[in-house]
Amino acid sequence: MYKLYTRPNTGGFVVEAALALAGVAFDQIDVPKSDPPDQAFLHISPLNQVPVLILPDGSSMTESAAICILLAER
Ligand SMILES: N[C@@H](CCC(=O)N[C@@H](CS)C(=O)NCC(=O)O)C(=O)O
Repeated sequence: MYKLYTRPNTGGFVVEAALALAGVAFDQIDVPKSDPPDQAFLHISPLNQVPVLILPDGSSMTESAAICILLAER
């Protein structure tokens, strides 16, 4: 199962749309923008940026363009 970390009204919608168009099942976690940043999320995204996609093998990707290319290839 894919897991998408995103925030409302951000570029994360691009990956959300790509997953939806591909018909891929995924869990979506909306990460609140907080100050100070959420420490647990910083372990996943050191720049505190979304989107982050966790792949079924547990690895992660943080660049939306790269994520879209990977999903298209798959
Ligand atoms: N290169 C990244 C850029 C990601 C990015 O800039 N994300 C913004 C939202 S669209 C963000 O999380 N900004 C919060 C911050 O930088 O603190 C990508 O395209 O995936």
